[in-house]
Amino acid sequence: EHTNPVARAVDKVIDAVTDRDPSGEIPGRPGVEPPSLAEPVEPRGPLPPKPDQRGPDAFTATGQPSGETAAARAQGGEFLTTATGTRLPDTDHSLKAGVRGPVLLRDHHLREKITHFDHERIPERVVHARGAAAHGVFRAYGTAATVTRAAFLAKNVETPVFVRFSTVLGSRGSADTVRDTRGFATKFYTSEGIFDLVGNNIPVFFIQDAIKFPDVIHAGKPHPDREIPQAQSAHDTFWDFVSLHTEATHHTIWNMSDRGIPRSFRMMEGFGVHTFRLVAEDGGTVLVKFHWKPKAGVHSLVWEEAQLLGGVDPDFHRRDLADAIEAGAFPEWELGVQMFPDTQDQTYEGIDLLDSTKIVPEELAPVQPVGLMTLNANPVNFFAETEQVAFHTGHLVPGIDVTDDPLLAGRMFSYLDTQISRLGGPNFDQLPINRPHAPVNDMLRDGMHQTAVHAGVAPYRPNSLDGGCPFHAPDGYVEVPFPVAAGPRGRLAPASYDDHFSQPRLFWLSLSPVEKEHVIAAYTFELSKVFEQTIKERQLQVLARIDPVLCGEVAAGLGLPVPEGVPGADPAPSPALSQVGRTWPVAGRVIGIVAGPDADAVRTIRQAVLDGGMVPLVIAPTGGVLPGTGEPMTVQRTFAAARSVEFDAILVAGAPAPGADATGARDAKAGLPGPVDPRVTLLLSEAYRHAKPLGGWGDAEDAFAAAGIPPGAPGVTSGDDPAAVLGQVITSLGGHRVWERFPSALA
Ligand code: HDE
Repeated sequence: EHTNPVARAVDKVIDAVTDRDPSGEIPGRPGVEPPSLAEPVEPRGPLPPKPDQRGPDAFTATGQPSGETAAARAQGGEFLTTATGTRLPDTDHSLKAGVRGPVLLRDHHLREKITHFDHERIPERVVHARGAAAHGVFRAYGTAATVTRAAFLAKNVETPVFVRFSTVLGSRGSADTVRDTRGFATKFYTSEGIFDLVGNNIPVFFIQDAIKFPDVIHAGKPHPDREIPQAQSAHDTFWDFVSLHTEATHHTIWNMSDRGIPRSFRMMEGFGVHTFRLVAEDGGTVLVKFHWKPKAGVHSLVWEEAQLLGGVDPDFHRRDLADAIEAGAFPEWELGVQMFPDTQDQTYEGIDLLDSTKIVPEELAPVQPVGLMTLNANPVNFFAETEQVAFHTGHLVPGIDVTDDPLLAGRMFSYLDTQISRLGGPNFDQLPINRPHAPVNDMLRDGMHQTAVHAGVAPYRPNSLDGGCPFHAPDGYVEVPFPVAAGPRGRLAPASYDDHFSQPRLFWLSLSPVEKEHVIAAYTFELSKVFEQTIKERQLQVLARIDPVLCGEVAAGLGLPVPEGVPGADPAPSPALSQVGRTWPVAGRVIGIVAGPDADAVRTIRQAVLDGGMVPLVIAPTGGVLPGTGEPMTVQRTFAAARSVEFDAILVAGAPAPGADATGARDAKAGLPGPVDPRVTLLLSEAYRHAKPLGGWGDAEDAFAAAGIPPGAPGVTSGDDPAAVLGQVITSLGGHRVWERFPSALA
């Protein structure tokens, strides 16, 4: 047992997943026996949920603590029944007239089973269909208590939350690591009702007015004729739209940056995007923008990694979130606000706060922390929770109000509307995951899937028959009486909405050289996939208005002339927009260890990785248990299954010969050609190319050389002392990647 609690938890999970003792209990699940080889013959009671899992809290359809478990209908009793509780002796054969006779229509069990199956799917979300979610808790620091009366933001109040992360364009089954915006939607079950903060990992949006939403999404989704490409923006209709509709330029350059391919949901910022209005106890108001800041830092994949992961592990982000929580390495974010005076013109330092294509740089308005969110439990059932959760920007609590951002106005309508078709009626708030933890006393009645049994006879007001209840609540939610600046009715927008290029330029100028290289590469890749020449040329005209270097490099990559066009003035860069150049915690990072002949050295180093709160995965030519003294050490990845994209750093305990035995020893049977197993050289050359820290001892240098890694390359450490090598690798990992491996011409 080691001292670091995260490492201890990681250890337990690794044991649970891989080192199962076939005769004993499953670690962490007392009383649960491992599955037997033969089909069990004795019925048994329900299994408890796994330690990392928690279902929705048990509240009734009217928001009262129900005392029963929300999983009341979960699978797990001893004997099979129909949906209505009648026990069944056989579910393997249809009811037939004779052994080879026809199946009978009267087989009610067959019909119930197949009919229910036929209706298992609901419409997927029209956007953000692919997602993963977790339960957690939000604890307020109390720092916002002077500016908002929201009870959940008062000091030390703890509020249960459910968070769903998502991609935008892809279908439910699409890959996690595509280049796209990520959704970051949080449901706060507050004592005053539900508050949903439905944000993204990019602080701006493609459009300024909700009426354009169907246009941008139709452009981004697969082409309607062949339904390709899936979950991609690299196609003609997307670039046709954004090159014509230049208010999308800011969001698009964020997508082309490293923000479009996060390393993990745990390593993303979240943004409320719009400006909101906070209301204090005394009625005073401020305007705010919400930010989530991940404790693990903001990190991204590199593009080739993201592409490989699409095939090697399409569930990479989903798996990473669930594994981290299961391991006890709970992801954390600080919620913060940028605050602005609530002036009549609703601008700050000349920036229109009602224009969702604009940010306010953090250097002008610092993000002030107001609380900490910790995700600490995985859902028990994907469909009941992650799929059925219904977010809505209109789920507001007293103390938080919306502004007149025309993008937000459309969302206030859309989210309620979409749930009705997705979840089959107006009572979706009664699904367990959506139930408020505050008493509900509405006068909404009946409808599809009504599960509340409303007592009383007078769901109307005024009434006298139910004693006049429900009464208006004097302390309830009030819209701020902000004076509306009147003007002519019309399909209008303020003049400031015409500035489409100054902030894309601000973003570009704020990036480090290597991040700029990635932006150039991303535009070049995406536009290379565009078929129509005119679309590429038009987009180059857009880039010319952001920056001549960006435009020139992309034009060169496409083999097209550089168009005329001049960028605007140089805004002061915002260093907060760059992800590179700081040091971050390494807890929860995944370290691959290629086993070598000295299994004891591997054991020691694996333990040291665990003690550092990271996740070690032992890689060897074949599965099984490594020899040596001490506890048996299970191989978690064979050479056949290990791929570099799964690891943040790799340690090499020797150069395994082709076809080596379980220890990687060189004296094994001959197999594949070359001095070092080609699967290991692929592992190392990819990791090197993706700027990952590498370390090795024994004859690891032979493996590095075989992988084409130049001696003395930055971020590649070898030596005789495995512990010192690990120390170097951890230092490099604190910077996320070894960026100096790729000196940029833009520096
Ligand atoms: Fe959404 N959006 N959106 N959106 N959005 C949906 O609601 C919509 C926008 C965001 O994990 C839908 O339940 C309109 C901005 C997230 O369940 C739908 C407009 C931002 C999620 C919808 C926007 C978002 C959604 C689809 C333009 C960041 C996933 C299914 C006015 C601030 C929530 C659903 C989850 C989902 C409409 C723009 C974030 C159709 C009309 C801006 C994170 O209602």
